[in-house]
Amino acid sequence: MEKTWRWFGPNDKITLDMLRQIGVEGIVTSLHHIHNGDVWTYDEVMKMKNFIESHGLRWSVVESLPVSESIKYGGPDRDRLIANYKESLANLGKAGVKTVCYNFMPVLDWARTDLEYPNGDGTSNLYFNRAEFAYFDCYILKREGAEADYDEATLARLEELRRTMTPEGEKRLVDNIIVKTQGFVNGNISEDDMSPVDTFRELLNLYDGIDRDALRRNMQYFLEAIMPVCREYDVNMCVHPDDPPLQILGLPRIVTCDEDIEWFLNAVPDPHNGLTFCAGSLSAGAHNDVTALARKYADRTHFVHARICRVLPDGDFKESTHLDPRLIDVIRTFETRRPGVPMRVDHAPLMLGDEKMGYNAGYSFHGRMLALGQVDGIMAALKAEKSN
Ligand code: DNO
Repeated sequence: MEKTWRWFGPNDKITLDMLRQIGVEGIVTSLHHIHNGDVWTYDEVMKMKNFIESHGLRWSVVESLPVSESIKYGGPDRDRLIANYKESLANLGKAGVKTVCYNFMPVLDWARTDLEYPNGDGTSNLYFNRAEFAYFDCYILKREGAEADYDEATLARLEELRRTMTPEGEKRLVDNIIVKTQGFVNGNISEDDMSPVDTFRELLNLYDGIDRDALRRNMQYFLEAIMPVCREYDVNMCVHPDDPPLQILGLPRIVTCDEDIEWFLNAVPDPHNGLTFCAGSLSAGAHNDVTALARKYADRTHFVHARICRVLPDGDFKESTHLDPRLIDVIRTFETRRPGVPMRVDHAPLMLGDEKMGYNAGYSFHGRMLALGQVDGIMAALKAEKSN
């Protein structure tokens, strides 16, 4: 696989020169300065592409060209936004940037309750505590009927939390769930929002009456509209699975399991309609057999996220090591079936001073460098096996 790295643009503290030194071949980035829904002009795309190439690297993947909420819930301006999206895709295609990652998750892109959960060896990582998430839902968001979505064991832990929670603890949950993990990926809530919970509630209201079937129809509508442009310019779209792959906060989620993936691939059966195989997101659902999914969907995968989660008995989950045997199996599948497909690591530990650098959550430097080295080692071993 091609070794790529998610880089957040010229303001990223991790520079392209640093990335060349650690063996990165391709860059995964977005035009973060362009407002969600506006057109990416050919000139802006070329500016970024030339900047990356002037550092001896290539722009391998766009992550993300964000799909506006209105396209997801089917708002009155969706056709205008889809027309803009098509124009951006055409400009990317003309510039030769041909792999585009996006997601179709309503409101919340990815969810974690803890961004610095100690691993016990001085490093820390992301963590999802089901009871803390339920606390956010029931007592901070105060969503009507939220309790009904949680099992007995989680409700018991929730009650314990209710008795011990502090205002600082509540603030930390708001920050982690809807501010620090969202602003840099979809712009729905920014770090300087004074009342993020109110903003978040307004966003949730947009999905009143939108169930899984309605969201599926909207995804199909979007994909059918953009496919002609993708065919013309040979641009591969790859949807990111929902992270975690579960129904949360009363929102419909439609890229969570084998049946969901099969549905959207068959609904629009063009090879340009593909998947970002994020082994980490898929493995955060105990219902998913991530190694079997890799084998089943390798041919429609245009981009791989190499990381993996471990689900604990109480439904919490944490990031596992990049040397986890399941991830080795996934890497073997893609190295065999899709050797040139772009791959990046993420959600690696904070270590060796990363925690002081203010990196975007999940995007440390030393942690990701170690993870990339591990994945690189796995790929080298597989290649050596093959040539023996
Ligand atoms: C989180 C990321 C996601 C991903 C988007 C793609 O770390 O994997 O935010 O970039 O969902 O649209």
